[in-house]
Amino acid sequence: MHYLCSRTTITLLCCTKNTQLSIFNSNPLAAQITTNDDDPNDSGGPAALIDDNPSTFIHSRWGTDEYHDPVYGCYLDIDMKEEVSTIAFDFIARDHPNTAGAPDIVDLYYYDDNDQLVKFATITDMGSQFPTRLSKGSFGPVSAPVAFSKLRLAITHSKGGSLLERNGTNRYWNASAFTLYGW
Ligand SMILES: [Ca+2]
Repeated sequence: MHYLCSRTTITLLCCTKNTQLSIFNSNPLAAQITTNDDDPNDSGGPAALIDDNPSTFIHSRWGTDEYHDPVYGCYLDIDMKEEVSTIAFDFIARDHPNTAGAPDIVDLYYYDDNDQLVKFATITDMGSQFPTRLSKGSFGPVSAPVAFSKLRLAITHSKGGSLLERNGTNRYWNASAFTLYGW
């Protein structure tokens, strides 16, 4: 399924809560975002996604350090600290002429009451929204059948290819900014 909408559309669709989630208004709370795949030498980590600085970025391990989870690829776990049932989000591509690391396919999971992951959506063809450096892509809104407060955003494919295996082709993902909306 392919979701696309502008921020204006998101605002119109939000009847009760259209605010940017509060964790993204305060960089010290970046600890609420964690990842399984963060290059030790070439990544600003999750904090770089919400620092309002386009030159900083998150970058998964690459080259000889390349690693990808066979199910979740490279993921972001986000503790939103409040319950939502619908989310929308933006990514901004890294400030680099090579946009192969931009996200292309993302599986969305929520953590249920037993802390088990439940997949509720897949967003595809995201890569077309990142033609050049610092391109901004907007995705959603996407709804889950229940309210939840912990989200996993699993990037299973970047513009460069599948992130579900380590196959020596140096596939990776990166981004300079991420904004999450929920209601
Ligand atoms: Ca940044």
